[in-house]
Amino acid sequence: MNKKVLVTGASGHLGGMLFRSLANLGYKKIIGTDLKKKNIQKKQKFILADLKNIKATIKMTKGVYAIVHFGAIPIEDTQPNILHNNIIGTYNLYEAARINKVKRIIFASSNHAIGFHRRKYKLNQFSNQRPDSHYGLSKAFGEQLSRFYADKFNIKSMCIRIGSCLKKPEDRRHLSTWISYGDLTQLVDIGIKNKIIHHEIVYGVSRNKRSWWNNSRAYQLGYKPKDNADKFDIRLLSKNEYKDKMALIFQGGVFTSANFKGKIKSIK
Ligand code: 15L
Repeated sequence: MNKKVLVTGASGHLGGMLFRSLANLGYKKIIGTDLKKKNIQKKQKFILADLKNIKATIKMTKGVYAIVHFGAIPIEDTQPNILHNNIIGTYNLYEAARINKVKRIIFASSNHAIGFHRRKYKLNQFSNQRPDSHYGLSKAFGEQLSRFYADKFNIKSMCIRIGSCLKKPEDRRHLSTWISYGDLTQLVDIGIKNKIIHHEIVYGVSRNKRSWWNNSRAYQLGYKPKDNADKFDIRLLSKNEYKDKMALIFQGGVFTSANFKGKIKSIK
């Protein structure tokens, strides 16, 4: 790929991983950006900028073909922090993309956009959003924002509802939600290159037997996950389970029970 690709959140865990792994896949013109410069090597092109600043965001998206948008607070935080960093930041990015005629955006959504679905239900790309936190709400907003920019302005987007992207699964929940770094890289690569994409919701999950998500749409788009959580020590992982009963009921785990003032029975 010889076109310019911008990775937001390039100093973070997954943005940083993708900044390196896409370059290894042969992306020649890849630029990283973040609020802070961390773990960036000399040979990597990097722009220090804040997505909360629309002018800076417009400047850094000039001449860009695709954006891999991972620049956000990655866990629950206060409502104002999530509003400014995740919601306004993502809004600014799409607006800058519209102004600069960026063709496509890969949006790092999260399982926390659907976290209040019970674990007993298998979801797909049409399942309702059910955010479990301010963080999850910002991801649900990003999914809708990207749908609007696709329909209205023809900016193609793939939203990846990422499960748990780690080197290895670490607990029982991860037997359902885990995705390897390689499989996430593959999904992002599809999002950048697949020509039939208009607006897509896919699940960021490896080929786990216990997955709660029917990811057939991702498979139709060409996803062939190479990893699965089942090849790790299932007995050992199964023992590592939340003590929190509520977290065991819902897909979002402990994000659902934090500051919970509702009624579990009412959340069908
Ligand atoms: C996420 O969206 C978070 O960024 C990550 O830290 C994990 O909590 C993950 O979801 C998960 O649900 O395991």
